[in-house]
Amino acid sequence: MMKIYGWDRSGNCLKVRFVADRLGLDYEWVEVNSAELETRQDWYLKLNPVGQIPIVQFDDGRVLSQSNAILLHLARDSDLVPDDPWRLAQVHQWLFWEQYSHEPYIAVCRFLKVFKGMTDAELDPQKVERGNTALDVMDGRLAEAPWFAGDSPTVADLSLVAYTRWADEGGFDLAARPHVAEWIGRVERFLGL
Ligand SMILES: N[C@@H](CCC(=O)N[C@@H](CS)C(=O)NCC(=O)O)C(=O)O
Repeated sequence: MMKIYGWDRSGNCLKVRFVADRLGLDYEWVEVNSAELETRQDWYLKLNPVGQIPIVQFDDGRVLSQSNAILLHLARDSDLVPDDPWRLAQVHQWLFWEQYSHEPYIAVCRFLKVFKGMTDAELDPQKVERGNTALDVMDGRLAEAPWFAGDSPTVADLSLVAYTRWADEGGFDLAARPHVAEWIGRVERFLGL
């Protein structure tokens, strides 16, 4: 059976679980806590020399890392990954954006507050500003359309929702972004959360 190695407090890991559950895939969840540096242990580094979660290990032993690459692979034959080239390009656009312009700010501020005990005042103001910019960009997109790529949910929505629904734990104001708040509800209903 496919194994997902992840930590249930990590959005990068939960997004893989969201997709696997939505698609009804069989898997074993192997809990690996990166905050406790379990990802730096020798047994784990043999699976992923990068030392990060999540990874997926398939029955034949092959291992895939990078959360959004995992999403695209697991959902490749489903309507979560559109066939239409333009919609697929939009999915890629938002997945790359999530990793470069969203997760490094929203997830990192949350990690520092929730797991390292930092106060709002101790957070790097530039990270906070960029996190706020990311939420504003999302709110602008969602004012125009209910989903990020086309007229139905895709892996772009499932990826983005993972840390966005926890953004308040990082000190970000979701109530000030009503379209984002409504979209989170839509995605959660889609996932049965
Ligand atoms: N780009 C990677 C980021 C993964 C990532 O940052 N994972 C964190 C947990 S959320 C981790 O393993 N951190 C431990 C470390 O980097 O040492 C992905 O999307 O999978």
